[in-house]
Amino acid sequence: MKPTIVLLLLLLVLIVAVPAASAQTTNLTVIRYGWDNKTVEESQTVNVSWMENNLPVYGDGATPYLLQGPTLNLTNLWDPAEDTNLDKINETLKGTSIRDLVDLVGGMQPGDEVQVRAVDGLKKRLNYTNIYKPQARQGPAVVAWWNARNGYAWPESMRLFFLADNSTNPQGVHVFGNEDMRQCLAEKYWTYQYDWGIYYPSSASLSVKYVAYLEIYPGPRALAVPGSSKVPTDIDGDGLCEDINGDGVLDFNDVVLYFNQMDWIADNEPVSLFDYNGNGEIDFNDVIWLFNRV
Ligand SMILES: [Ca+2]
Ligand SMILES: [Ca+2]
Ligand SMILES: [Ca+2]
Ligand SMILES: [Ca+2]
Repeated sequence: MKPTIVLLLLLLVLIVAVPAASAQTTNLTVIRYGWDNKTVEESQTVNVSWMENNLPVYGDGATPYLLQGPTLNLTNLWDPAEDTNLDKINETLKGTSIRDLVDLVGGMQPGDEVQVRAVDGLKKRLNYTNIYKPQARQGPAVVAWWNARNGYAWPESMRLFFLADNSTNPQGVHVFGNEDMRQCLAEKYWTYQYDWGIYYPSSASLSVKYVAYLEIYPGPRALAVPGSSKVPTDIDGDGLCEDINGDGVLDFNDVVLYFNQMDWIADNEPVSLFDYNGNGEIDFNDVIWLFNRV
């Protein structure tokens, strides 16, 4: 045999003999994108030991945290009593909060989302509220990098977890259950498991393994409208900006400014914030809508 063929065969043997590398991750890249959701505004890569030494550690190394699987019961999809298939995922863990991590690159604002992305491409998004103002039944969202069974060599880490309190569990267990998911997350973030033609809610499906990226996607944000130096505000928190001149009150001046700057608003503002009648356009009907609100 020619030496090159021997070498090739040897390489082949090596490739077959070496087990597939674990997908476990120990590095995490945190990225904040600009308004276009593409340009990287700021980013930082950290590893597990840096996180453990420089940021608060979540999880006491003794308390198990559980995520619920599907009930497989059509009359009890959400299982508010938390008594079915609770330990689909059950880990005694330590980790770092996503809030502390996104704050490394400038943090999130209301309306922003963070995408938790794995090396294998799986990704889930969470909104600002679930990171910065979680209900106790959800608890802090963390990236867990240690568990009691494997220590730092946990093959499925880093893994997305929710450190729920035990307030909604009759046994006093820290379960982030399906009903907790329904009550704490907006509907578009709910996760399901497919079984025999049915999508059953399952909070466990949120728990991304092998997390390697946290990516902040900014929500639409208003710019100051010419004629005012202040940014328009959403006074009642319904996702629509009615205070066009940004002085904190809705009055006739806002209607006049909207009317005078309709073209500019259409060209420069996120339409969804100023399209009051929801027809996808900045138009005179929106001015009338605003006028009727004054
Ligand atoms: Ca619960
Ligand atoms: Ca509003
Ligand atoms: Ca105003
Ligand atoms: Ca409109």
